[in-house]
Amino acid sequence: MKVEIPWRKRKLVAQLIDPDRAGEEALVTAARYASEAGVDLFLAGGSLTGVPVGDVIRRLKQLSSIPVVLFPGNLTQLTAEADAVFLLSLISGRNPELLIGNHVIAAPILRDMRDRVIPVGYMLIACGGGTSVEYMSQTLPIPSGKNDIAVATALAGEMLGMKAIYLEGGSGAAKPVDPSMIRAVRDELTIPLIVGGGLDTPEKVEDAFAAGADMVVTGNGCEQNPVLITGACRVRDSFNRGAVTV
Ligand code: 1GP
Repeated sequence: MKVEIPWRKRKLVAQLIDPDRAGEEALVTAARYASEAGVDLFLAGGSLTGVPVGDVIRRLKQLSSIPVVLFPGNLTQLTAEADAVFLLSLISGRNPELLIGNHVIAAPILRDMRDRVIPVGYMLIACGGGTSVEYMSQTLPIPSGKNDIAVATALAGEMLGMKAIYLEGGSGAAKPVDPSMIRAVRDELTIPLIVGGGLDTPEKVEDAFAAGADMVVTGNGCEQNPVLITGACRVRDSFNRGAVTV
């Protein structure tokens, strides 16, 4: 099923499911909390996974009616099971495989689901401590505080035709992307802005939305504390009602 993501119409919450940490019990728990809270999307994927992502997506779709977007950590995770695919180009880095090489290999596999492919400019931001994305991609993140570089990179992504920009602090980041960088990028972009990494409290989610994030992504925090997703969705709802605080 193709999904239309209603971004820029209202704020959205996505919950990241890492297939390697998504056994049956974890999936049932995630689906129950997410359905009750009204999560907008699941993202499924991870830096390294030994579990077929298609199986996890199929099970998630049995357990809830929340659309599932493939968030592929690498080519082995490509599957037609998802409602949409984020085709990520790591535009903060200078690794040609992650800018175009993998996309060439993926294109014949994605050909029949091209109407479900969403090109996303993926930007890794230094948020303190090394991250899996940094190591696995062998790329340098944009330094924290270098808002001008982040803005120029995001603008380049928009002008290259990306349909969204993702500011990624890295899964389990000690600190989320700084609100001043989110604001600086949001002020220049006309396409949706996704923010993720280290958003493990409702207050951090609120800060990201207040700075201009259109969609927040939370993963680790929900694995450790499933009720986080309830708080994140309440914050989203308060923004969507026009209130700025929970
Ligand atoms: C990672 O942005 C996502 O790609 C989510 O990060 O696991 O830290 O919430 P967390």
